[in-house]
Amino acid sequence: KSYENEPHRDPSLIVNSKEPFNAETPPKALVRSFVTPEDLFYKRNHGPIPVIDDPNNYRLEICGLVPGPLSLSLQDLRNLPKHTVTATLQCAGNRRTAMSKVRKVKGVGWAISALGNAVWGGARLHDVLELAGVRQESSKRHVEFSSVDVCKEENGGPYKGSIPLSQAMSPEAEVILAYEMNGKELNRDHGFPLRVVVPGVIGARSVKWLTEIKVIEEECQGFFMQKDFKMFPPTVDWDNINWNSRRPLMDFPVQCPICSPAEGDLVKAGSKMKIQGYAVSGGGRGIERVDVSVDGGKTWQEAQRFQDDKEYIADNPEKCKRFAWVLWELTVELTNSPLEVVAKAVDAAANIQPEDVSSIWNLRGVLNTSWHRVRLNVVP
Ligand code: MTE
Ligand code: MO
Repeated sequence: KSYENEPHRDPSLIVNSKEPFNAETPPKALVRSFVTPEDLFYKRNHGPIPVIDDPNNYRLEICGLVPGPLSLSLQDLRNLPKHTVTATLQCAGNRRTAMSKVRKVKGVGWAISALGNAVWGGARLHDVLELAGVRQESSKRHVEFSSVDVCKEENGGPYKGSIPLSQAMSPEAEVILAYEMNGKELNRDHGFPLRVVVPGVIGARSVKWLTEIKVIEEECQGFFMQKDFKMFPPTVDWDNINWNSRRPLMDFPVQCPICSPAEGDLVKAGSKMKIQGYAVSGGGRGIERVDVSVDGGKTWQEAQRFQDDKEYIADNPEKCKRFAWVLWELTVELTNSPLEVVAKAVDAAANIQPEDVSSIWNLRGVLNTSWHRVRLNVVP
């Protein structure tokens, strides 16, 4: 009954769960454009999409450890300087399904498209905090974001998350309170009328349908910070887990799937094949290199990387949008030997990906960044 007011969704989305609605982009559509269209952008929810009756009555409360608590309207937020950032939002559970092949993990199954790249427009979080009298300081304080959606994990309470105050106040971190996605008004699925966008951090911290920002002494104690979205070693299972022994996930590591061709595709010996994918790293670390193999990882070739203008960015990395993914491609000539395509990336801090998924298996199936492999059928 509570799912009666769901928005219309594009029929081409791959639906992993209907209620709550969780769906991802068809991989070949993902690499068609640097900026992911909103209707094809993955949707990750923990409850019904809230219905905001009258946006004119909407208020954002800024409270907690702030000298001057505030209650802002959408117009107040629009009156602040507008900032846009091109940022890739990625769910920590992206590629979870592949981790379950080693040993079953708990969570919504995702293939390789639980992410998207968008141009987010809104007010800077630090401008809003400064309005409330907050000054940059070094402390353990966090900024907590709360929503109005109802989730069973919070026993019917709202979805919550937090980030360190130092990150919230840093202009370089580009954390924004977004009312626009790809130049249009933010839509209901993605957080209308307002959401947080924390570039380079797992999607879980980019709280949608934001209604309250609270400065607190230490990190948020909500379910999604304390009892979910943490990574445990392969030895930890549901009978010996101690949630307090690990910290909440923040920056995501370097990731690099192959979007085209797909597993099992038929290819013709002697023909040319274009291999395409995306690569992205967290924390504003851009992508330094993408290596592709067609022989299962014996030999490698470097792929071409690009962002919005299809311009090859290897020679001018300063032009790179550091919170956005790069798309990459490589054209190879096929012989009639068996084909196994493998891709891996290196980020700007020289971080690399684990070769094997079993070495990073974890019971929640988060952060599967192992080398992606695609086996093809070669026909003469
Ligand atoms: N915010 C609220 N209020 N409720 C949610 O369920 N899901 C989080 C985050 N923010 C969620 C939320 C998770 S886990 C992810 S990955 C992203 O939103 C997904 O954002 P999207 O649906 O816009 O792609
Ligand atoms: Mo997520």
